[in-house]
Amino acid sequence: MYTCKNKSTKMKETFLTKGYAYKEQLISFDEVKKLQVIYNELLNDKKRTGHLRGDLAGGKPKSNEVEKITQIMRPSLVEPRLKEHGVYAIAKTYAQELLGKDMELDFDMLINKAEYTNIETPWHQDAAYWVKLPDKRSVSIWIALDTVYEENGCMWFIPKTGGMFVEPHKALPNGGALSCEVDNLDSAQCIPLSLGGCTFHDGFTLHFSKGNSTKNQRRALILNFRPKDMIALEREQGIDHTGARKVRQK
Ligand SMILES: O=C(O)CCC(=O)C(=O)O
Repeated sequence: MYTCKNKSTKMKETFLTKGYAYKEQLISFDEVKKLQVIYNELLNDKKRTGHLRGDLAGGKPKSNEVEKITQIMRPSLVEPRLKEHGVYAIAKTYAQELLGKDMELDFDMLINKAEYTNIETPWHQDAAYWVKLPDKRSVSIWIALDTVYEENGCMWFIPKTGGMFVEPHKALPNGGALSCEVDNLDSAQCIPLSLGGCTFHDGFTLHFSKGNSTKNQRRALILNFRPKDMIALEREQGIDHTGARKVRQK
């Protein structure tokens, strides 16, 4: 059903040099609609997802409060229908095309910015969350399940200029997102997308999103791929991406 012919010479070059790239349409609107149904069920089911979810804005909302930036790690552990959806297979073909045939899914996650919550996801590099691995290849495929633009929290990236290093990060005191200082904000690029489009970024690329100041939620499904051997190495160290958010790499 899906093909990835001719799609990627330019995209791959961009990803490898800048650390990020994007694709206007990864999956069709119909395929997005199917994911949206499952996604909303998971968001509304705190019983099933409680042990996997948290608020990137920090803190634990009281029962009458909304989560601002809901993150559900490894949602496919509690919802097998996700992996049956074709998006996991198509994303893997892109990951393998970008970084090699040994790329496998390490983890999936949902990040939802609720309407009118207006909390940014601060600048960070994903590698700060991860343990140090000898093979540093990775790609996160961030799939828009709503049309995304500045005001509801589309992704922003800073093109990489150096190698694979991690800036000093700090964790919000209340278990929220990690963040770091950024000094070259002038080069930041914002990537608006239609639903079904996606961005690709590696673990060392600085990225951020503004808060959602609109009347609708902003849903993203993120699939992270890395070499099979590195996933095994992580699991040996007890890392399965369901644990606490903390700085693991300085
Ligand atoms: O969805 C967001 O606001 C942030 C996503 C992010 O940081 C990531 O996918 O690594």
